[in-house]
Amino acid sequence: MESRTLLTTMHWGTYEVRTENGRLVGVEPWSGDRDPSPIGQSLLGAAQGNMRVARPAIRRGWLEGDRSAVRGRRGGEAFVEVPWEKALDIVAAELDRVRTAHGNAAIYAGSYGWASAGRFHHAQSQVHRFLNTIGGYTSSVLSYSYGAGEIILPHVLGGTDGLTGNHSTWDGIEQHSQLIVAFGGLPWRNAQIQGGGAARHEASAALQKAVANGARLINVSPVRDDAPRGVETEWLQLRPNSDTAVMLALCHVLISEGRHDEAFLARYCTGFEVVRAYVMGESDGPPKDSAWAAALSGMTAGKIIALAREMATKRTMLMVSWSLQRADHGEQPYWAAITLAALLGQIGLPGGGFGFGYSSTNGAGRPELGFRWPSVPQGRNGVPDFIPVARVADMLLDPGGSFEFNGAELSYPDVRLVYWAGGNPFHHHQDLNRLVEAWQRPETIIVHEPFWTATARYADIVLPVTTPLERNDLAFSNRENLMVAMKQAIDPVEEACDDYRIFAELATRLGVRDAFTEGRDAEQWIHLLYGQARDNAAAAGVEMPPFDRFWHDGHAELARKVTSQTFLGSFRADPQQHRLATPSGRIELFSATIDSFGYDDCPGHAVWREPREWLGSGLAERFPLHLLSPQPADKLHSQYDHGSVSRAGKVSGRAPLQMNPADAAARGILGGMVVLVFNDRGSCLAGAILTDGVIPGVVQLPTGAWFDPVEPGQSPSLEKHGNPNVLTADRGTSRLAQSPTCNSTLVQVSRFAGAVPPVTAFEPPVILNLSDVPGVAGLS
Ligand SMILES: Nc1nc2c(c(=O)[nH]1)N[C@H]1C(S)=C(S)[C@@H](COP(=O)(O)OP(=O)(O)OC[C@H]3O[C@@H](n4cnc5c(=O)[nH]c(N)nc54)[C@H](O)[C@@H]3O)O[C@H]1N2
Ligand SMILES: Nc1nc2c(c(=O)[nH]1)N[C@H]1C(S)=C(S)[C@@H](COP(=O)(O)OP(=O)(O)OC[C@H]3O[C@@H](n4cnc5c(=O)[nH]c(N)nc54)[C@H](O)[C@@H]3O)O[C@H]1N2
Ligand SMILES: [Mo]
Repeated sequence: MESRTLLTTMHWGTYEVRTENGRLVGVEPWSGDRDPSPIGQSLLGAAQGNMRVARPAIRRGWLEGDRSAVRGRRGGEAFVEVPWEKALDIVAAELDRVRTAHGNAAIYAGSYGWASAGRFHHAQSQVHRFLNTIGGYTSSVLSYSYGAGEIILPHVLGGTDGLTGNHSTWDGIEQHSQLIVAFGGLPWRNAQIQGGGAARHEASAALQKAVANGARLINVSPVRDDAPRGVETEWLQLRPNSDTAVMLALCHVLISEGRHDEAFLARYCTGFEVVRAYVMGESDGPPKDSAWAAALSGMTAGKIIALAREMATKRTMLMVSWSLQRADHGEQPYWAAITLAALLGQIGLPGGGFGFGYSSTNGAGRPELGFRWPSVPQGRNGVPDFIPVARVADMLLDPGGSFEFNGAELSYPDVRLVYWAGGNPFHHHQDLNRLVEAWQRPETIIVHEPFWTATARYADIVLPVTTPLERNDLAFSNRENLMVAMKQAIDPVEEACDDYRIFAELATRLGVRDAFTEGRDAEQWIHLLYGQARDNAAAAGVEMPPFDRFWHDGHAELARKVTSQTFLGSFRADPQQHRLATPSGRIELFSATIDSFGYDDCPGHAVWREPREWLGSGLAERFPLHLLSPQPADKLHSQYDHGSVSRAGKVSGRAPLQMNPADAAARGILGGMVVLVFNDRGSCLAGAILTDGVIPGVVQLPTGAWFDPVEPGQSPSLEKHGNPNVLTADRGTSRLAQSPTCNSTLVQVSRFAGAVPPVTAFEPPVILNLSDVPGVAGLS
């Protein structure tokens, strides 16, 4: 019996995987990880299980010539398996037809998604590079993670540092913070993940040290469990989406008690006078005082006043999760948090100031690399058209329609073909019933997937791809010291093929093979990328072993040059020398640029704007529960939802819905029951968990359950597995950032009457042979 053990890296951790006779039989956390994630266990069984796409498959109707995708057909039909050569011919011919007839802008390949770890076999880089060699594609900008943050921060701070990187490192927080106030909490579950690969899980340990050194840690959230593991945390409850009001009231207390730092504001900020007038009620609406915020947030005025005073007298670190800006007017809690931190005057001091996304992933708070990892070069996109990523359904439903975005007036291209590799829009997008509608519009949808996810099921052409276990790759993560030689552990499952090879074959058919491959196979690209990484590292004074030694050893550790930093520390030390990249060179509490856009939903300074949907709106009479849809603890997004770890977390086979016992009792709901969650946009089933860890009026349903409508292809249709995105609204945060607002959703929950339909998401769709389909059999 042949048995092998290899090291490999996933977004949720580094593991030793053991195979016997080509089967994966063991997954052990890497020995260097003191707090490993259990998610890796899901690979067992699921990586090689029945949900793999075995062979290229084409929707029957499409194969029979239906290019208009009559409503209801895409997503609801059988697939026909087609030999690889034929499938590649068909895809190449279809790309060529669309670009010739309609131009390359008619191809949408934003292809948003996390795919898998690994530098070379990164699906998005591959699809973008390939399409650029044939003239380009309509692309997307921003992320579902922090799109509103990505737009507001450059206006206020001159870039996205403090959100996407360059956070103050944990050491300073451990040693100097006396008070850590975490809006949206610091949920341990999210820090399992690091994009590009996780190795050492350390966020909880860092917070433990800070608290051991005397810091008080406050989780400001509707949910108690938004806390690190094993760390004494105080829970300060508030209504969802009311954080901005609380932050403005904290500012009000500081200003009215003369506790704000005038010198800091004068030297490092612009626009304090405008903000002051607003907060004090001199310019727009009532004073934003503690009583005002108490009415909006449910937090008492006394607590707000006490918190402001404590903040002013202690070294205070404000942490704000990424989730807060995934809500209506999601720009505002970030701008308000920066404003509050500026009033406190501790920005740029160790243990003080602010940062976005600590514990949203494992990486925030870790030192920067000091150099850049190379990635697969994507070439030049010949198509200028783009959309903010979460406007995808708007684009498909309204070709030619115009929209505003960050001061510009843009229009949606007329998309005929959608190409997706490495993402799951039927996981990540909001208002999935609307997406099902939008998805009927293009003429052709092509998807690369290892598994029969909903996005694969809603495609016309599905090409089966390998997982990282089936190919060689490199794990280089920006926040880890570990580099892993991700060696192929098992043979490709069935006829799965690497994304790279698929694109190389398509490039051959379209006459651009050399442009795409540059004459290299995957192994040669991996060598090249490693060599570039080694050069970049050497230029920064960091040594990497030669490739052969690295590959032989299976991993290597980097000795970093930078080990500690304080965000905006150098700006504080010398604001002339280290001007920010804002128009004023300072922190813009008032932005003349944003003000000039004239957006009532995002004016020139941080404001309270009532969300369109929250417990304070009229709609709450019909839908009285605020739904939060956070990241799932037992998986990354929808990945390995069919794996053992995720399945163990289901309640009656559905995603778990946490609700307060008082809300449950009022509806006759008991723990473990299958419940119906609904609003005007859609409905789903979920399994009830009763807990006083969520405040009354709030329910929490994590994302990740594979979309599983009772009537596939139809909309609206009851979703029976607990996918919260059938309930969320598909609206932009504001005209500024146009980013997702899933955390502004109202629902009602009831007992589910009637026979509970079985979950079928983990059964592959109906697959036919070519010979079963008369008329197209000649293809074989
Ligand atoms: N309601 C609500 N919705 C949300 C969020 C929320 O908080 N609430 N969060 C949002 C956020 S922050 C994000 S980032 C998104 C995440 O959304 P996605 O990133 O789209 O979700 P994933 O499930 O990670 O999808 C990755 C897909 O790539 C496939 N894949 C893996 N490896 C490969 C490969 O090598 N090649 C190819 N071709 N495919 C591969 C996987 O099987 C999987 O189907 O969801 C967003 N949606
Ligand atoms: N296990 C696991 N970890 C992950 C991921 C995963 O899929 N699984 N995904 C990764 C990705 S791509 C991302 S972008 C990050 C996302 O990181 P975040 O956006 O920070 O995470 P969420 O889980 O969406 O939200 C964190 C908490 O915010 C709270 N919250 C929501 N709305 C409000 C509000 O209005 N006010 C307050 N005070 N609190 C609120 C919710 O209770 C929720 O539990 O997570 C990463 N980590
Ligand atoms: Mo994300």
